[in-house]
Amino acid sequence: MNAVHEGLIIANHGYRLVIETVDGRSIPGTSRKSLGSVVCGDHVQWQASADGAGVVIAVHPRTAMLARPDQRGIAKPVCANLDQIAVVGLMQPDSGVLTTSERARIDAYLAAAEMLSIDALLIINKIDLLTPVATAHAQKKLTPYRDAGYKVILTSARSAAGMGTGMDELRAHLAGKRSVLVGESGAGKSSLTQLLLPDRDIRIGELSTRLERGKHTTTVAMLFRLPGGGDIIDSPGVREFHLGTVEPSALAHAFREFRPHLGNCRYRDCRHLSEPDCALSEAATAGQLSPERLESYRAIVLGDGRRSRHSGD
Ligand SMILES: Nc1nc2c(ncn2[C@@H]2O[C@H](COP(=O)(O)OP(=O)(O)OP(=O)(O)O)[C@@H](O)[C@H]2O)c(=O)[nH]1
Ligand SMILES: [Mg+2]
Ligand SMILES: [Zn+2]
Repeated sequence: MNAVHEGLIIANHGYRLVIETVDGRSIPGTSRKSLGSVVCGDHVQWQASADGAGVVIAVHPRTAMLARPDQRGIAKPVCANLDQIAVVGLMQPDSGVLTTSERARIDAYLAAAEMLSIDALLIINKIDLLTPVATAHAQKKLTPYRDAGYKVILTSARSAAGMGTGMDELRAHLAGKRSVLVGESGAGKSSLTQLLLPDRDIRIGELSTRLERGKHTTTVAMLFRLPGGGDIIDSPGVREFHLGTVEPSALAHAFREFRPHLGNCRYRDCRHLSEPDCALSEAATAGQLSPERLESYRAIVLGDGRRSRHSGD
């Protein structure tokens, strides 16, 4: 009889899987086609095949799963059973602002975590590149996130004698959880992963100098066990992250700091776009709410850029 084993998927290249066995070995595997996509973070049952590989025969029920639309707009699962989304963003080196696209990406991921009922962490990386003036300005720009209750960690993967900056704080907020690192290609997700896992050899990209963008070095999501407990999933960078179709009421609720104002608009079904006597518009005008966060919310409701191409996984 062919014994059934438990396992954890730590990488998936299409149907080619890497399975971590209960005794901590990594073995190659495939899955029965009828199971659909099996992704990083899936808890599975597998059987050994003649060549020593594993064949996944069942996937245990998933909790929070991160999905991204593919180039045809169809949601494609990236990783499963998450406790936390850790968004890696960059601020402009000489001004300390978030570009509109960076802000849109960060706010969409934070809202996604909220809608999945999992934790979110905002990591601002490459702070070694910020001028002192930009650093001060960056702190101001991050206030709305901190006020909304988000943990914001400033990091550099390239300073302090190879130890990085902000790494102890980052480690503390990853401990005991399964987190996925997300953000644009070149943001430094793999560089941070490498610092967290000094014994591993993780591929880190070059930046294309012309575009100052990453080159999509990481092509599949990969899960690593953290020395202090917990798992980190390094994922491929994406230019834009879209939530897909989402109800304005659910979305407004996913912007944490909007909650105290919800229910105070003139219209009960207010979408908080340009309706008269909208409590969110008024709060933004009165300085009680970040106009930029409201702008991000509106861009998602209006589906800005939804048809543009996705890169990465
Ligand atoms: N100055 C500076 N450079 C960094 C920092 N973190 C990463 N880099 C550089 O940025 C480039 C991209 O880093 P990666 O870690 O490959 O970025 P990534 O987010 O994994 O990119 P993808 O895998 O393409 O999604 C590399 O040249 C890194 O050395 C940092 O904190 N400061
Ligand atoms: Mg990478
Ligand atoms: Zn409103």
